[in-house]
Amino acid sequence: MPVNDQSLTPNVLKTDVMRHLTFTLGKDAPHASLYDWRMALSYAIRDRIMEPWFASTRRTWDEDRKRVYYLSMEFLIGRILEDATINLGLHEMAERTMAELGQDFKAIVGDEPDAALGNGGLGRLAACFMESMATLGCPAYGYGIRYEHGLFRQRFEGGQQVETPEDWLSQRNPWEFDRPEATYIVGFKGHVETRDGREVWVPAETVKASAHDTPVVGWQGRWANTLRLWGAEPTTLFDLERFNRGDYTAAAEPETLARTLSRVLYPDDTTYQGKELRLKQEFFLTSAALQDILRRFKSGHGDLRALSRHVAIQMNDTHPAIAGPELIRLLVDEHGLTFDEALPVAQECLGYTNHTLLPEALERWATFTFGNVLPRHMQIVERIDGWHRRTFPARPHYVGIVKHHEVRMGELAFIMSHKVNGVSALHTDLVKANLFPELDRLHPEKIVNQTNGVTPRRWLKMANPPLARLIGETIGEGWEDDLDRLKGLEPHVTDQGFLGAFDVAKRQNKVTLSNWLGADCGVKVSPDALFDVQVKRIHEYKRQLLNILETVARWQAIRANPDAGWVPRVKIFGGKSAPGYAVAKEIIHLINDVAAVVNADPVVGDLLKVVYPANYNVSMAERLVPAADLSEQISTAGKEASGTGNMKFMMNGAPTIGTLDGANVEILQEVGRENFFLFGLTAEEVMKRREDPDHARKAIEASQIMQNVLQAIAEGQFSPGQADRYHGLVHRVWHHDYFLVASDFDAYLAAQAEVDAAYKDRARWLTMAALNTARSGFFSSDRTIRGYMKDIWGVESALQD
Ligand code: GPQ
Repeated sequence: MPVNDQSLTPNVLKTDVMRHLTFTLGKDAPHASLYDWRMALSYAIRDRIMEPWFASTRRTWDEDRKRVYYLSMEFLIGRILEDATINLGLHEMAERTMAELGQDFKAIVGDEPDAALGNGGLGRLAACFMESMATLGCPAYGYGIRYEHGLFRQRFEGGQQVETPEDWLSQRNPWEFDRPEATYIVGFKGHVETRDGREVWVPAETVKASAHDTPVVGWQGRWANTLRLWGAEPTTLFDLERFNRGDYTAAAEPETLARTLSRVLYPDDTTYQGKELRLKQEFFLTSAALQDILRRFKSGHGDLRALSRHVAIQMNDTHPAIAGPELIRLLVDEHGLTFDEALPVAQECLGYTNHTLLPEALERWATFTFGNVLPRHMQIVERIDGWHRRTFPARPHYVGIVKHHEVRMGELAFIMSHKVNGVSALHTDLVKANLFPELDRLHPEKIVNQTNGVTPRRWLKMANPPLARLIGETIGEGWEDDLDRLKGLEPHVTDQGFLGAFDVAKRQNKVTLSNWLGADCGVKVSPDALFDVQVKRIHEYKRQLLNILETVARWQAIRANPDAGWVPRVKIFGGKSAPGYAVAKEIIHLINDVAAVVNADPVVGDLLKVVYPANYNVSMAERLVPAADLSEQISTAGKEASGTGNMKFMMNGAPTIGTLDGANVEILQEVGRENFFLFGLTAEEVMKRREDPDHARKAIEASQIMQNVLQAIAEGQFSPGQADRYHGLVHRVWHHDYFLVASDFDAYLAAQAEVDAAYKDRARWLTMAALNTARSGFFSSDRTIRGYMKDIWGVESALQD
């Protein structure tokens, strides 16, 4: 397979672009818009993916390779064009070609809408995994839902979040191929009949799942896999009888019903709502995927009892956990296996990744809802639960799958999988100790750790050209798919020339970001200030509140003593709140209110600015991460399963200020204590502290600074027109501080003071920053995927022989 497609010369690319502009877009160059040029270039680049894509598929068939199927309700992909161009080794050529055509390559790639089919970390992880599986030559399919509307767009009105629908498919999507031949019927509701001693499900509703394929090409175009997204369509177009009677709305009902299924992504991050539509979406994805997997298997093999030799199915959290019972149903009801044959087959195929310990995120369906939507699966779940209780005698506190009129999807996923994994070392320990202690005792080898990672192609090579260039000049090429080579930078961190160049690269990114922030948010910030960045979903456990309280403390301290030699800071926030999450929305409002007051204060001037660009998404992350000096990872210990933003910042040379939570623990281990601003209670201390019902009051009373901050907010200093706006929020900190903002406040302040001191010492700071990059190799998602392939999937790379 071609590493770099030799047949593609600049002239050929130019001809391809012009051909697509003319014949695919039907546009004459003088009249072509930015959109037209983007489409023409996208098609020309897409053409170059076909050969590796076909070749990969062919080899997988010919060599009868085991395939990985990654089932996920979310794939937070972002833009595709530039990423594909880089992986194909065509970036420079595309830039030059478009320039010769009088077009700005940057503007073209910036015109692409984000594919925002995810909420946050879980969805972005799935996207990084797809890219790494392609890079590693791991034969794989991603299965998801082709949401018509991805994650909502965020605006601020009077500092408050307002959501509007996202509309990525309103323009043509050049990356997908419709596969009308790959359609499956998915049923819901109805009843179960016994015919000839066998159970038969008679659904009352059916929809058609139809496939839309997007190729995912790996580094250097050596391999390409498929992301297959299901769109829902009606099984009957419309009710002609009703239509003829003139009842047009009722006539369109089957169509409306079906399309609702793939209409919109649920905008909740780590909380679930227990809504019937969500259960239907989960089953829709899972059933279509499993039918597709079995069809592909049957076309090459006969005996379904050998399924796990050819198929590994990974469940991205419990969202597709209905895969256990659905696979058993298909094997038993449709393919004639017995339950006792089907159960181990399913278990050997399935793996389950847990992404959270938060109780509000653990899916539990009321047996009423579950049994109503999936009556046959309810029977199968009871049977699995019964089998497990008989086979593995548990201690009395064991809850099991079905209890108190609920179906517990975590327990179901655990029992139906041969491996269960957490996403960081600490998180995996907590999964064993706190989430599934009894199941872990009964199945001691089942839980394994696979610490998350991120793809360095998108998050370093593409997002940070100045640093990527410096890395190449310093240690040579080849680090992109062998990230441990970044260690080769370490000997250079004592070299003033290298540190100077590192500084120049970072400053270049900061200038670019300053310009964008000025244009986009109307806030002028100096690139000489320390860029302190917290970007992620807004959630109490992630403690943006702690950050904004520290910002207020800093503002007060600067006002009290403006000439104390302050290090100028820009506090950058980014992130969305779930639309129904009232406290998170108050925190957003507070951040914007504080920003308005601080940014207008002539006393602080450039010493402190607060910016919160609206609508944080993958593309915005690609701007912010390379320009960050400081990475805020300040969740309450024990709550963030891993974090992946933390890894992106580290790679891009931003030291972390953070707690001992999630993968921060491993970042600290890799980078060393002296290159990490550690603070706060440990997970163990957090649990102890909560036992004291007065923990917050005691912490606040011991901290004059914290009292002043809360006082200023409670008085309405940031909400002049409405003094009591934050009474609820302040009351919460005093009396219901579950996430221990008060208890960690002083330690956070002290760590921030250390940051200031370190930043003043330029040589020290640059050394820290460079060491963060040099020691980030472990956090490549290539390392993570190798771990899954070896420990969970039993799949070999097709690129090694
Ligand atoms: N995560 Cl359960 C999500 O983004 N959404 C979810 O629904 C759940 C977890 C995150 C988790 O909070 C982060 O700590 C992880 O880094 C990320 O998943 C990927 O594992």
